[in-house]
Amino acid sequence: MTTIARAKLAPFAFEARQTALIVIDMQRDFIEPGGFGEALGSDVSLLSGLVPTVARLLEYARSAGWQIVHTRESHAPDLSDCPPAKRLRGMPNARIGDTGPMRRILVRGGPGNAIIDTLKPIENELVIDKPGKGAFYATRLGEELSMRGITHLVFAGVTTEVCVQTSMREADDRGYECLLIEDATASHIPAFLDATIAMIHSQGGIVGWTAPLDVLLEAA
Ligand code: C5J
Repeated sequence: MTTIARAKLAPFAFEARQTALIVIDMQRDFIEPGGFGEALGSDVSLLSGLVPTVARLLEYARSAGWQIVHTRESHAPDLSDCPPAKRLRGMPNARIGDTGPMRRILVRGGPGNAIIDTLKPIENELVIDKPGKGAFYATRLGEELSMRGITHLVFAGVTTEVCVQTSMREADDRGYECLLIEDATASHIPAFLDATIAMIHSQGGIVGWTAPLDVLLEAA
């Protein structure tokens, strides 16, 4: 059955069996006090307020039978997948691989790198560890989606202007139809959230569609 959501700038039509929800980087390091986000000087409460909306979206997507994908921004313990150009960004005493309050920052396997409990992946959901901002760069995501016949991607998570937007642009380049759920994504800088949505709407919807969660749910 085709579902049609009244998204901006045009209706977003999709089939559940060809749709995946991509939940970007809802990790303790970004959402909770003491993680990488806070180490960079950000107010993480702006991100934690998002959790109930992402949880509602996840619950709906699970019940509708979509493929669920969770990503984690994460690096190998030896940082062989973290180029200096990435590691040397940010605060000198809180770089990727340094020891923070939740052990090593953005290193795979540590407590800070885990997805927050409320949104924990369940059986048959994909968890993609990504060393970049985009979910497709240096990951198996493209192969996993294509194996499952997925053509439509619905995006949520953090942060809107970095990993979410980068992943959406990568997906658009690869031919996926992309919808960003406006209230299921957040930035430490609210103006960046608004700017990202405006960018997606520009030039006739340059990399896809956006809609609030209620618009998606009312179409279902
Ligand atoms: C950042 C992300 N902002 N998940 N990561 O470093 O957006």
